Amino acid sequence: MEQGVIVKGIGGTYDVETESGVVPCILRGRLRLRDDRVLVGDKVEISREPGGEAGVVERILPRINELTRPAIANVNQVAVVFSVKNPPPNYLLLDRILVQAELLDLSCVVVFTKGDLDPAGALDMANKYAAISYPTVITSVIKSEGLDELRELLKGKISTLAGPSGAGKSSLLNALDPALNLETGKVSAKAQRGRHTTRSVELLSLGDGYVADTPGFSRLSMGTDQERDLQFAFPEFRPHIDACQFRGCLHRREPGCQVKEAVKTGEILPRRYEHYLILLEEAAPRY
Ligand SMILES: Nc1nc2c(ncn2[C@@H]2O[C@H](COP(=O)(O)OP(=O)(O)OP(=O)(O)O)[C@@H](O)[C@H]2O)c(=O)[nH]1
Ligand SMILES: [Zn+2]
Repeated sequence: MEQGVIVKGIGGTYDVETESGVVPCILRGRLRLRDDRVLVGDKVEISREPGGEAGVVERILPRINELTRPAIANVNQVAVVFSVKNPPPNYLLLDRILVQAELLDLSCVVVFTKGDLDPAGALDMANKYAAISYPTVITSVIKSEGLDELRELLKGKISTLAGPSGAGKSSLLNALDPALNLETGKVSAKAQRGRHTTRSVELLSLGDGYVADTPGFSRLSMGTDQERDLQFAFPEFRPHIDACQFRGCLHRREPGCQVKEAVKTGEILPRRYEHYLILLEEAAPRY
């Protein structure tokens, strides 16, 4: 039995990438009856006639996880992509995406694109996120910088790209692999098309890994049951949480709060703490 990964699914046909290329497949009958959908990212076993072009998905292998927005199985990490300039990064959105990924137990890497537009600024931004423990890369497709580093981070994994339109995601993917030949630059034209057609999720094959360039993460707001978990979605808070005077401290106005203390000493970036408070407010239960 051949194994592969579902990279695309449209109208009952699934493209399965195998060692011998992409094989269009239909589902074995009993899979069609299952409640849980087959997802892009699923590792599957397929059968096909000797020499056959098309195949049949026989079995879905166990998933390590499944995301709903975007709907992808077996995601290893989220690559958060923001440009250094044009447009400048919206840090609240950046931190919001990191938090959503942390709450889903996904690893994150942070990519600052268009590094050529402000090399010093880029370094400053990257250092701040690297200090939090995130693998961080500065890229420039114009100067061909950071591409090998990023390839290394994406290698052998299924990554979803998350970041605002215009951050340069398509340009970056093309630079990583020109064969992808993605449309770039015409921001307004692309935005318009986006409004009229719902783009289906697709995994792009990159080296021996996959990336999905899909909207989703940035749209999420906090769930009202996440108030208590939120603090753990800030990795730099974790060493301080247990040292707070009160068990159950949410690091707002509580006395003896060691998270706030770490903000004062500069161990925690004030901006990150402000974003924590904003997201905490969103996550507060409403009665
Ligand atoms: N100076 C500079 N400009 C870049 C770089 N990468 C992309 N750009 C420019 O940024 C603009 C947006 O790039 P795209 O790749 O289309 O952005 P995108 O994130 O894919 O946008 P959406 O597909 O709308 O999400 C284009 O005008 C690119 O030429 C870079 O490394 N340096
Ligand atoms: Zn505290």
